[in-house]
Formats: sequence, structure tokens, C-alpha cells
Amino acid sequence: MSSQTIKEVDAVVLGAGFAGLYMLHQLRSKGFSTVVYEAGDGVGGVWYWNRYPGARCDIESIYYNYTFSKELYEEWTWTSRFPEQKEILQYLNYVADRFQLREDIQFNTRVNAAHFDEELNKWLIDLNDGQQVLAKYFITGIGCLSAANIPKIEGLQQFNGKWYHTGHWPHEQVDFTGKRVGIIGTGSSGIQAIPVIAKVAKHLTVFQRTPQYTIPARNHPYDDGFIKETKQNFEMLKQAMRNSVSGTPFAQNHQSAMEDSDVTRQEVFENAWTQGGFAFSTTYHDLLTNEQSNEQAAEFIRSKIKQIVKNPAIAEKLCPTYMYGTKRQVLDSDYFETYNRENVLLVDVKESPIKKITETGIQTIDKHFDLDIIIFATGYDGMTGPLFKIDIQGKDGVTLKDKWEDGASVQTYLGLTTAGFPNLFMITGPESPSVLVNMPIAIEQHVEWIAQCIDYLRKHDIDVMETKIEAEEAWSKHCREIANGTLYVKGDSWYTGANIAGKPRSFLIYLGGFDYYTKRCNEVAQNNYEGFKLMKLKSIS
Ligand code: NA7
Repeated sequence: MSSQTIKEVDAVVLGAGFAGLYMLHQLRSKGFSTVVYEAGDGVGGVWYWNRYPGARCDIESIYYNYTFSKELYEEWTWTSRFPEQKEILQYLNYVADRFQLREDIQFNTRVNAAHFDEELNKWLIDLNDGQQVLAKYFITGIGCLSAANIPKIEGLQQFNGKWYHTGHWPHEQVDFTGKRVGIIGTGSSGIQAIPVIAKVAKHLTVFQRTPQYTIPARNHPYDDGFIKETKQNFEMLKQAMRNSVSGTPFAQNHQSAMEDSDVTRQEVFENAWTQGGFAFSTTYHDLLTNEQSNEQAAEFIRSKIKQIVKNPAIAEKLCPTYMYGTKRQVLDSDYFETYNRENVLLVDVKESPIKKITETGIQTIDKHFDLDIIIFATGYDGMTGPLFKIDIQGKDGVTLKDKWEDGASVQTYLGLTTAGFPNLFMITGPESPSVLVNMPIAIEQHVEWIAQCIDYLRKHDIDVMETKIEAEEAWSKHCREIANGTLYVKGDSWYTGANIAGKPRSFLIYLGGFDYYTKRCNEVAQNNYEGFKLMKLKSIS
């Protein structure tokens, strides 16, 4: 094919969220021509799309930001412990302006396809406006949770009211005043939205399939003294986060829940409950490896639900029975308290499944619920979903979907690359620590590794970098072995793909610890990118 009329750059990056913005900044600072394509009309990624009421991050704001620039850290001031969506979006807009990133971002543009051209040894990228672009490097920064799951329920198209998915919330304000609202789904999104909507709507019906373990977030405004001290400790915080197991600056707890007496364990759980946030999940190291320890945590939360919810029958329905933490633990603000309101009704759809959506509401097998608005808080096709939405084709015309058999046999090297797809990098891709680490820190580590790698390739006149199959086989095996030693694999969650009808079950998050993972990535780089074939065009032709 001829490349004469096609725009050509060193790198194409997908997505203008935390990952895409920093990737652009890194590549540009190293002198690589780079363009970012973003489907939305602004930066923010997941924080651009998730505008539903109550949307907040579940990582504390002072940790949920970039650490690559001390000046940036000092300039930006978070207002509260758990940042709301609006504030994170403001932060990312500030970053885009501060580092003049917008000039290399093309908004309102989707990448439909990216095919590796084996004659040119470049990626040919098709955009939704019909344009094409050639790039030596193709880098995805599309997040792990960006492909919305809207369950196929009969009749949705005939519903006369409005319906929304939490991950594609409209930009204009949705007014719930005087409205009968139905919400399907009680994951993080549903649990954040429910208390906020209940305060405004005339009536809220919650369609729950699985109750959740949720802990009070105990969000609060930050005071100036605390912020000042945090900023002063920036270097220490940065090192602590980057060298930690989870991308946060907390020391790892090495104690088993079964080593403590019943009384002490209750005190430990009670303290964590009072403290709020993710403190609960770090009370003991074996909550997700030892079923007995897990049950202690589960039972503690169930006892709290029964204390908070006044109606014992409703409390019972809200008590989860699956293993604690095998679905992501949720943080809430007054979630269980909301079920004490008179305008809130809980419908257990395991007991009474949804049959269809009608013109006027939702019909379960035994009752019709009249609704003006339906909200799908039904989550995402995680990890592979965002990648499979794009026709990514590597060597010999094999697509990523073909190679990974729709998710049944995902194999990557370090969660960054995959054999047969030369010069393709996936920021926080499958089999990297990604969502079980503080995301901005995981992203920074990937972005810096990729930028250094591309720089190395340029310095050594290498045109094509390709993963060796044996390297990815070993990495995937290592990932699976660690995951299989935990309780995570037993859960029906987006972690395992069990939330999507027909999706093959696989656990695609690296659980060996962010610190070990970073060390391993650095070793690969130091050993001249072991596990990769590095080729010069002369030697290919
Ligand atoms: P989640 O955590 O995947 O939650 C989705 C919820 O929707 C969950 O309660 C599901 O029940 C429920 N769901 C999904 N499909 C259906 C159908 N067909 N009928 C009834 N209920 C359904 O997504 P979120 O957006 O809340 O959170 C995603 C992540 O974002 C979160 O973990 C944080 O990391 C941030 P199920 O449990 O599958 O029975």
C-alpha cells in the first residue's frame, strides 16, 4: 500500500484519560511525534464518561493523582478525602492545559481499526471520520472499565421514559424531582448513586441481583494543615507509593485474621469500619486467601447491615453471602441507611427476575413497576472488553479477539504486549496489576516503561519489537498460578468476566504485588528487553 497521502506519526495513543495524557507528555518530551485520539469531546477518560450522581473515586485523592511532577502536586489542592468525579475531571483538564497537551489530542474521534502492515512495519489506523493514519507505535490507554454492559432485556426500546447507563451519563443535569426511578445494579456505581437519587426522586426502586459488601467511605473535607503537610512530604509519598504492593503508601499487614482472638478481631474490624475507606480490606493479609478469615470479615459486615437497616427482612436481602472481596469491595456514603427511607424499595431480582421492560416500566415475573427513568448501573465488560471493541489486527491478519479466543486464552507479556502484535503497547493491559493497584501509579509505571522502551528502540535503530511467545507463556502461567492461590478466582465478578453473559471466565489481573511487578519490568528493560525480538528493517527484508 502507498503511504504517500496518509498522515504519519511516531505514535498513536488511544484515549485521553490518565493514561493517554501522560503517555503523550512522555513521548513528546522525548521528541516523538504523537497524536492522541479520544472519542469524547474532552479529556478525562473514565472520569469524562462517569458523571452519574454520587460518582467518586474509591482511592483517597491525595494518592489518586500523578506523581511525575512535584510542581503539579504542589499546585493542585484536593478538597476532600474521596474526590468526586467533577473534581477529578477538573484536575485532568488542569493537567492537559498545564502541559499544553490538547494541541496533540483529536477529540470526538474513535479508532475503528488498527492493522499492522507487514510491508511497512507500521500500524495503519482507521478513524471514524474516514481518515487513516500511519504510526510506528500503537499504544492503547483505554482503561479496563470502559466498555459498558447494558444487559439485553427484552423491550428496552419500547420504554417511553428515559434510560441511562452510569458509564455514559449525559452532560446535562438529569432531574429526578418528582420522578419514579428504577435502578438496576448494586456495584460501586449503583451504591454511590442510590443514596443521592433517593433524596431527590419521588420514588426509587432498586433492582438488586447480588448484595454487596460495602464499607462507609467517611468522606470529609481536607483541612489546610493536612494538605500542607502532605505536599511537604511529596517525595516520601511518591517513593512509598511507587515501591508498594498496591500503589498506596500504606505498609503491608502480615497478620492472619485467625491469629487474633475473637475480641481483638472485632476491635480491629470496628476500628477499620470507623476509619472508613479501604482500611477494612487491609486489616489482615489473608482475607482473600483464607476462607475462614474471609468469613470473619464477611460476618462482621453482615452484622453491621443488620444494625443499620431497620426492617429485618430487607436487611436480610442486603446481606451478601459470596466471599468477601471477590467482587470489588465498595465504599459508600449512607447506602444501607437509604433503605430506611419510605420512598425506597428493594427488589431482589434473583428471587423475582426481570422479565421485560415495558412502555411504562419494568416487569418482573410477579409484579410490574411503573417508572419514569431507568438507570443501568450494570457495570462493564472489563479488561478485554475495551480492546475487543476495536478491530486490532496483528501479523498474518490475526485479530486480538481471534488470538485470545474472545477472552478464553488471553496471553500477554507483563500485561504490556502480546506476541504477533509488534510495536503495540497496552497501558494497564490484561495481566498487569491495573485495577488492583492505585490506577494513576500503575499508569505512570507503564507509561514510563513504554516511553523508555521506545527511546531505547530509537537509540539502537530498532524498527520492530515483538514479544516472544515463550516469554508471554511464562508470564501468563505465572499470573494464573498466583491468582489460583487466592479466593478472587472463585468470585462471579467483572474481575473474572462472570458478569458478562457468555464471556469466558479468566482472571486477568496480576496479583504478585506492584513492587515485584515494577522490579520485573525494570529487569526486562535492563536486560536489553529480554523476552522480545528486536529487529532492524534491513534484517527483516
Ligand atoms: P459492577 O461492579 O460490575 O456492578 C454491576 C452491578 O449490576 C452488579 O450489582 C450486577 O449484579 C448488576 N447487574 C449486571 N447485570 C445485571 C442484570 N442483567 N440484571 C440485574 N443486575 C445486573 O459495576 P459498577 O459500574 O458498579 O462498578 C465497576 C467498577 O467501577 C467498580 O468495581 C470500581 O472499580 C469502579 P451481579 O453482582 O453481577 O449479580
